[in-house]
Amino acid sequence: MKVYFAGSIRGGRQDAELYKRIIAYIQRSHVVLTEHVGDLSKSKTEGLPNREVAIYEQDTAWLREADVVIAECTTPSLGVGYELAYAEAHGIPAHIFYDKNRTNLSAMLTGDGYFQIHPYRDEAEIYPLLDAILSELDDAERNYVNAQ
Ligand code: 6K6
Repeated sequence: MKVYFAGSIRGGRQDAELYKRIIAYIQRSHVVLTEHVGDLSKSKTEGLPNREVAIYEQDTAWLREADVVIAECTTPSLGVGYELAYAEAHGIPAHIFYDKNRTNLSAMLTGDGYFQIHPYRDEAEIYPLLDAILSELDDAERNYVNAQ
């Protein structure tokens, strides 16, 4: 199963270490298409012509390929908001995590019943929720394959 992890880049990198830990946790059992979101080094493509178009084309292709979107939304990001709307438009399940002590999540997300929203107080709460989300999707995939 392929996971699209979304987290702020130009919206601010203050949670990049957290993204890296979440990505590493998911990678123990599943493929993460967007490992670079947790990469703290500067992008290798910085300054290349057509970079913006290449990023958009690659990320939207990965979104269409993904079985689920996991977004960490504590640091607000226009790109992550766009990716979540793209997931909804393409029927890709989308889960939103945010630290409720630090963020008042946009009503455009909390008011949209499509999204499964997981406010947390402590990072440790994220990991058992991820286990439950991923194993539920694995079960659904297994049942689908067995029914064919
Ligand atoms: C910088 C660091 C790592 O890679 C880069 C190059 N830039 C991007 N590369 C790949 N995906 C990107 C890049 N910039 C934004 N995105 C996508 O939008 C990611 O999938 C993030 O989830 C989201 C972040 O959007 P902004 O608006 O915070 O940049």
